[in-house]
Amino acid sequence: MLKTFDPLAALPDLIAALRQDGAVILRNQVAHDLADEVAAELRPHFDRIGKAAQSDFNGYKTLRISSILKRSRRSADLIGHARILEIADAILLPHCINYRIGSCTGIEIWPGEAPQRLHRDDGIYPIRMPGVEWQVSVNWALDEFTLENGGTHVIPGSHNWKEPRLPLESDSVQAVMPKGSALVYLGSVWHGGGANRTNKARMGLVNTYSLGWLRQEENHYLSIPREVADSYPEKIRRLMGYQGHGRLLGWYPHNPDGY
Ligand SMILES: O=C(O)CCC(=O)C(=O)O
Repeated sequence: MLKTFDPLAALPDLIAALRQDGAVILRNQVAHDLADEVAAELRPHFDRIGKAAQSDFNGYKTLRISSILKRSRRSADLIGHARILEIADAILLPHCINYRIGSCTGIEIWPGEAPQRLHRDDGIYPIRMPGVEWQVSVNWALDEFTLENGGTHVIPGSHNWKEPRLPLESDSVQAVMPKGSALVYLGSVWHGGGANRTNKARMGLVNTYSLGWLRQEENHYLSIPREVADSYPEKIRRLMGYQGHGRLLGWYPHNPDGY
């Protein structure tokens, strides 16, 4: 079982569990209304383009969409959620000056989908450094996640595994959580979407945050039109990447952080 925390849990307890198991559940972290509003904003995009990303890895009975901040304004309340950023601060800021969104992806697992291949989100980077997490990921439950409808599989402790140990689904536990909860996991933990054996789809929003000196997985400068990016508050603009990392990395004229 993954350790589960309510919204008023003490941050140090939550961080200790995340470091130990590689994943935790934040139960009922936002109201159903917010989850429903984000889901409603994303719905037409899932229906229009959600099949385009189908593949052996993403599944053929799963819809996926990206460019989330272009499609859903309310998603900013999840992406910039204070508790999530406190967690990202604790895990990432020891290793960088600031961090940014890695990627944002809406994922709707449809009835009949098979389990996704277990993977580590930080596999997109070619090296791993012991003791340093490249990213933190968050899967927001926009529907209830259950054992039957595709609740995410996670292998607790697998962030500490040394290659080449292979992950087995039998080593995993599933994230079972009500709508409005969030599964938070380290970039190095083995995990994957579950099979959907029900007759209803399961929607989640996966946001990753990565060290500020890494290349972002999703190119937000190209996926979010500039005028849309400009319309968000500074906190969200910075998360999208509109900031330097210190004085020199990613510098641009009139950088408010110097240079
Ligand atoms: O949808 C899920 O539960 C997990 C999806 C996932 O881990 C991924 O596609 O990277």
